[in-house]
Parts: sequence; structure tokens; C-alpha cells
Amino acid sequence: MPPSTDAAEFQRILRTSKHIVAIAGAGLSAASGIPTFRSGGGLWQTHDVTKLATPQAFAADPVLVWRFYHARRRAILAAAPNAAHYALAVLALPAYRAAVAPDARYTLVTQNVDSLSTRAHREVPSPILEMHGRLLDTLCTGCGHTEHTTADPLCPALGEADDATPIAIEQLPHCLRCGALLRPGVVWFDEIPHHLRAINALVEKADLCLVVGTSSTVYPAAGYAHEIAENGGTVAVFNSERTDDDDFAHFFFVGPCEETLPRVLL
Ligand code: BV8
Ligand code: ZN
Repeated sequence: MPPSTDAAEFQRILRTSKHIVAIAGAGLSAASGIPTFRSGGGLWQTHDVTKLATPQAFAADPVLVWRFYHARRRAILAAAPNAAHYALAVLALPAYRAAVAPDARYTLVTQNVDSLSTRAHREVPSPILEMHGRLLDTLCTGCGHTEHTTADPLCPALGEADDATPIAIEQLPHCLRCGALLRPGVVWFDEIPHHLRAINALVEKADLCLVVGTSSTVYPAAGYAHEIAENGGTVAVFNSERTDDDDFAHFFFVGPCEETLPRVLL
């Protein structure tokens, strides 16, 4: 049976839910001007992910990887949360949930590394698990120290250079504690995502899953909604386009999530 588009029916299910998990991807931040990865001329269509988002790539060419992440840091620093981030943040408000989902607990599991959801939740208790880390964090390859920093540029060389200007590794960001090279504080491919134990426990209990703006191609995040559906939970997808693997969903709200989420949730 094709997924329903009945918002009133969805709201009836929302009202009786006990454990809500939202799984978000790059489409959640598209309206904030952050390029997605695979849709509409996304990042990975102009860059080869294996060349940039892996530990091996960083070891082979830390300058290239830092140029890529520096550009993305700039995009994030210039961005602001959009209506979709705020619609999910409202779900985190106890007073709001008392009105629409009185018995429910809610957690947002985001694959995004832009921290825009955290900024949108600023005033509310932040039930957000950033499973792929944060782009505005740096991680020391020597002592493991992690720091959240909005410094721009992170080092003079990245601020002045256009992509043609050579940068020496010594000019890249280095740890003030131990002097080792810093890397972006994100989870690369073949690295283990954060908060897996907490996420697995949430997925096990979830009776309602909102899947927002993700192509569901990156694991383990891509498997959570299926697991919740197999456990008898309800899955509602919010995506600008149908994907070829969403017939298992109970609801599908097609369109920009910055429009569909406020319309369906608020
Ligand atoms: C791991 C941080 C071992 C870096 C990222 C099983 C099968 C196959 C492969 C694997 C598997 N298990 C593991 C793998 C390997 C790999 C993987 O999944 N590969 C894929 C590509 C085949 N996974 C890993 O390596 C993971 N680690 O598995 O460790 C392990 C695991 C568990 C326990 C023990 C050991 C680590 C993956 C993390 C990689 N890091 N990001 C960085 O950002 O630079 S992934 C990257 O992709 C981002 O985080 C991004 O969020 C994520 C997923 O992409 P999406 O968010 O979905 O974005 P995309 O552009 O693809 O889609 C956007 C969607 O939005 C589209 O559908 C579009 O239609 C829609 N949209 C657009 N605009 C809007 C919209 N929708 C609504 N409104 C709009 N306005
Ligand atoms: Zn260090």
C-alpha cells in the first residue's frame, strides 16, 4: 500500500505516540543554503567523497581535505536555521508536546554536521544526537582534544589561499596543547558514528519515526527507519522527492521539509 499523505491521520498517530525519533539528513538544512550531498548538484557530485571524507584521504592529502572543510565551515558560519529546524525544535518543547503528543519522549538523531538543529533548539532542552560529529569542532590527531570553534579562518593560510595557492602542512591548524595536526571533528566513512548505543536503544523503543531530508544511503543511519517499521512503529518521510526505497513508509509528505514539517507538525 502506498504511503499516506493524510496529515490529520498522522496527527492522530502523533497524539498517541510514546517514543518519537526523528532521523535527519542534509535536506533538513538545504533551505539554510547548506548544499546537500547527493541531490540537486550536491557536494558529492562536485567532489569525490572517497577523496575527502575518509581518514585515508586526510592522511594522503590533509591540505585538500582542509580546503574542502574550510569552505564548508564558512557556509555553516554564514547559515541560519530554517523553518524545518524550528518545527523539529518545537517538538522538543514540553509545553508543545503536552498539546500534541502528551505522553511522548522525543529525540532528534541527525546525520548533519552543521549544528543548525542545535542552534534552533537553543532555548529548549536539546534532545539532539549528532551522530556524524560537528564540522565546527576540531579534533587533535595527537592528543584527541576536541574543541568547538567558530574561528574563521582556523589558520591564516586557509583564510588567504584560493584553491591554487600552495599551503604547507605546517601551515594547517595545529593543536595548541600538543602541536599535532588538527582534523575536522566529523565522523568519516569507515569511522564509527557517535552515540550508537543511545541511538540503538531509542530505535528499539520508537513507535514513531520522522525521516527528514535524507537519501537514506549512509549506514547505520539509513537502516533505522526500516528497523522501527519492522518493530511495528510508524514511519513518516519528509522529502522533496520520492525515493525508490520508501514504499515501506506509512506516510510520505513530499515537498521541501521547511514547508511540510511546519504544516504537518504545527
Ligand atoms: C560505519 C560526516 C562501522 C562527514 C558523513 C552497510 C551497507 C553499505 C555500506 C555500509 C554499511 N555499513 C557501513 C557502511 C559503510 C558506510 C556507508 O554507509 N557507505 C554508504 C555510502 C554505502 N558507513 C560508514 O562508513 C559509517 N561508519 O559504518 O562504521 C560501524 C558502524 C556501526 C557499528 C560499528 C562499526 C560512517 C558514515 C558517516 C560518514 N560521514 N558525514 C562530512 O559531512 O563531511 S556522511 C554524509 O552523508 C553526511 O553526514 C550526510 O548527512 C550523510 C547522508 O547523506 P544525506 O544526509 O542523506 O544527504 P543526501 O544529499 O544524500 O540526501 C539529501 C536528501 O534530502 C535527498 O533525499 C533529497 O531528496 C532531500 N532533500 C533535499 N532538499 C530537501 C530535501 N528534503 C526535504 N526538504 C528539502 N528542502
Ligand atoms: Zn593535541
